[in-house]
Amino acid sequence: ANDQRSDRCMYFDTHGFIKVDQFSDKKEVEALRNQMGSLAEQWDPSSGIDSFGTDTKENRSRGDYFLESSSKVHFFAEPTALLDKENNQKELKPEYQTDKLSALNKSGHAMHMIPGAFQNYAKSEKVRNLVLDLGWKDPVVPQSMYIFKQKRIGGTVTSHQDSTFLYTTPKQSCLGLWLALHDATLDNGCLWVRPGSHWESTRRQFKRNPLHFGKEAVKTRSNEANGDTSAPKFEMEDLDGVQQIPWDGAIPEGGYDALLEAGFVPVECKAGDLLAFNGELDHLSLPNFSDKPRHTFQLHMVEGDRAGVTWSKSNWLQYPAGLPFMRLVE
Ligand code: AKG
Repeated sequence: ANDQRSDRCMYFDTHGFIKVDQFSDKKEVEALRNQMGSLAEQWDPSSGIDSFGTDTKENRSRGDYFLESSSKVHFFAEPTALLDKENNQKELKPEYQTDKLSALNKSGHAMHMIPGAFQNYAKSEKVRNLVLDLGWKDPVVPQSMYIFKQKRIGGTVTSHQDSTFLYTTPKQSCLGLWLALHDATLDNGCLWVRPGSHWESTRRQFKRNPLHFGKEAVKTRSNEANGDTSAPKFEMEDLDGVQQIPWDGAIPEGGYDALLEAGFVPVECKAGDLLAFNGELDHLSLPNFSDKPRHTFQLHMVEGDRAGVTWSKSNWLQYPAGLPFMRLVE
C-alpha cells in the first residue's frame, strides 16, 4: 500500500493532478445527485437567482447573491436560461419554470456545511486520507461546488487556476477534488488539464475591489439611494512578474487542435471517478452540446493556520464572523 501511495504522490507532484478510478461507488454518486435534486426542488427562484458564466466581464460584475453564497447553498443558472427583468432582476425563461434543474449552471458554495450526502462525503475517511496522502497538513474546506454542465446548454468554463479564486499567503495551497457524478466524455464537456502547469505561478488574483469594499467606498455608498456604488465589487488582477500564457479564456471555434497544441489534454471519467488537482493547475471545460448532462461535485481545500498558511482577506469568499472553515483534521 505504501508503494502505491508514493506512486500517486509522485505522479501528482510531477503533473499537478491524479485520477482515482471509482473513488465513489454508485450508491454515493446517487446520494450526492439526489441531495442536489431535493435542494434544487426546495429552491424558490423568486427568492434569489443569478446567472453564472466565466468570462472576465462576468467575473467582475458578480453581485450580492454571489457574495452571500459563501456559507450557503445558492443557485446560478446558465445565462441563456434567464430573462432580464427591471432593476437588474432575473427570472427563469418560461420553458424552465417547471424544470428548474435543467436551467442550472452551478450551485455553491457550502453544500458541505449542511447535513447529508455532501457533508458525509467531505468528512469521509477516504477524502481525508487522500488529501493527507497528497501532502496537505492542515486541510480546511472553504468551498464546495456542484456543476451541472447541462445537456445542450451547459456553458464553457474558461481556462483558469483555482488559486486565482482561493488565494493564500505566504504560498498557494489550494487542492481541488473534482468528482464525476455522470460519465464525463469529450461529447458532454469533460475536464481538460494542462499537465505540469502547476509549476507556473498563479497568474491572476480575483479580488474584492477596495473601491467597493474599502472605507472610502462605504462613505460614497451611504450617500446613494440604492445602497450601491458604481465601482464593481470585484477585480481580476494580473500578478507581477508572471508571464501570461497565450491561452487564457476564450475557447476556439472548431476542433480540439488548438487546445492540444497549447498543452491541454482531455480527462474522460466514469461516474464515480475523481480528479484531484493542484490549485495552480490550468484547466477548462468546453460546452456541452450533447443530450447527456455532466454533473460534478467539487471540494476545494487550502492549508489552515496550523500549517502556517493564511486565507487572503481579498478573496471574494469570506465567512460570517465566528464561523470557521470545516477542518479535515481535528
Ligand atoms: C473548477 O472546479 O475550478 C472547474 O473548473 C470545474 C470545471 C467543470 O467542471 O466544468
